[in-house]
Amino acid sequence: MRTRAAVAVEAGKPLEIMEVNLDGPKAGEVLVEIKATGLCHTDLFTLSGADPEGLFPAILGHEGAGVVVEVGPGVTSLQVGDHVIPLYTPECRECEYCLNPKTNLCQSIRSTQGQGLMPDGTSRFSMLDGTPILHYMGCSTFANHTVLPEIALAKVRKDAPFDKICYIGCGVTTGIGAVINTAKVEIGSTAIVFGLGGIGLNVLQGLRMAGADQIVGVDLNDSKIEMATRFGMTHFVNPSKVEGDLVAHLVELTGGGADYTFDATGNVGVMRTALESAHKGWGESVIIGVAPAGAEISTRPFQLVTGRVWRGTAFGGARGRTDVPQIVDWYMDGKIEIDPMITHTMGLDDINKGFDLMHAGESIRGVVLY
Ligand code: NAD
Ligand code: AHE
Ligand code: ZN
Repeated sequence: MRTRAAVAVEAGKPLEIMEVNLDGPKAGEVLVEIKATGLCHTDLFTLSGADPEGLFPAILGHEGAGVVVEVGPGVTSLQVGDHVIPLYTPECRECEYCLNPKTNLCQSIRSTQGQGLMPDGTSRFSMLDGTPILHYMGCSTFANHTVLPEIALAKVRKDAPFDKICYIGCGVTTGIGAVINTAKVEIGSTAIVFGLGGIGLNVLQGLRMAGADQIVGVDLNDSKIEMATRFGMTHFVNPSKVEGDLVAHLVELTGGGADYTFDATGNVGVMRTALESAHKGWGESVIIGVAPAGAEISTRPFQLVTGRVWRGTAFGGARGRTDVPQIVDWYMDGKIEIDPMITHTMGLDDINKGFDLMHAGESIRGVVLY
């Protein structure tokens, strides 16, 4: 079949909207009509060329929601008409990783996924002249139709609106999951969140759900204050307005350092500040942000010797087929909010404008509606 897609033809160039060929689903695969997709900073990061795994030409996008159109041979858990959210962290429920409760990082198709291919080592997308186009994070939601492995789809309730629940495909789950699954924040905790964008705001609402007492938000952009306050931030710090040492300022503000800190910027300098503003003896710092090729984190080992813990999280530690339907329920039951964070919607033709807004810090989440 043919479908419309925004193709990343080359690093650093705007996406090009075009008709592409899409082969049908092979064994264990599913054809999905994408109804809506969010724009995550990770898509922009990969498009910039900073992602060591970034390959071109590719169809980016990993925060979608849609409807099953066709299932390939052997697919048993999904049928035509099911509503689904694509999962860049699949859940096969059989691999060594899925069988270990300590991780959500299913590895059953990770190597082909990282090469932009389906598990059989081929791509379903091509240009009209036959040039192959690669998949991205196993999802490629910047196409109106896409093919995914069955294990990379969460089946969700049919009354949930696509234009909102697409955000659960990455940002919502990552932010809330970092608090609930990875840090396991306790009631009454103190916390600092660095970066109050599409991920950081969801860390805030996760902290509010977990019952944290003091929730400090840190961002260079003062325009984030209003939304962050709405999602639970109790104190705001703009590092560019702090005189003297930022770590010392945050340690003083939190009465000795925070119980939990979260980096949602992708800046390795910020990651160090986050670690060092965690409380001596027990503070834990969670890296969510994705840093460019070649970037490295550093701190004095003494920071860890004296009891701080540095950890990271992918997809908020969520097991997608199990946890994502539940997060959709939380949204439908009013336990979490999504709508105010979707500040801009657009058609596929305007997707580059959506990234311009993100780059300028003017949007929280842009969502493409097909
Ligand atoms: P975003 O652009 O919406 O938000 C980033 C925020 O960080 C902005 O508000 C910006 O003003 C702020 N910021 C930038 N530099 C800063 C600095 N030095 N100090 C303080 N604040 C600063 O991006 P997003 O979609 O929220 O994504 C955030 C990060 O999380 C990205 O690196 C993204 O790739 C990553 N991410 C990781 C996962 C995961 O599973 N680990 C999932 C999704 C996104
Ligand atoms: N490919 C990059 C790293 C990109 C990365 O860390 N991706 C996160 C999800 S970001 C979603 O917005 C992730 O889940 N990583 C785990 C994985 O297996 O990819 C690099 O540096 O090579
Ligand atoms: Zn993302």
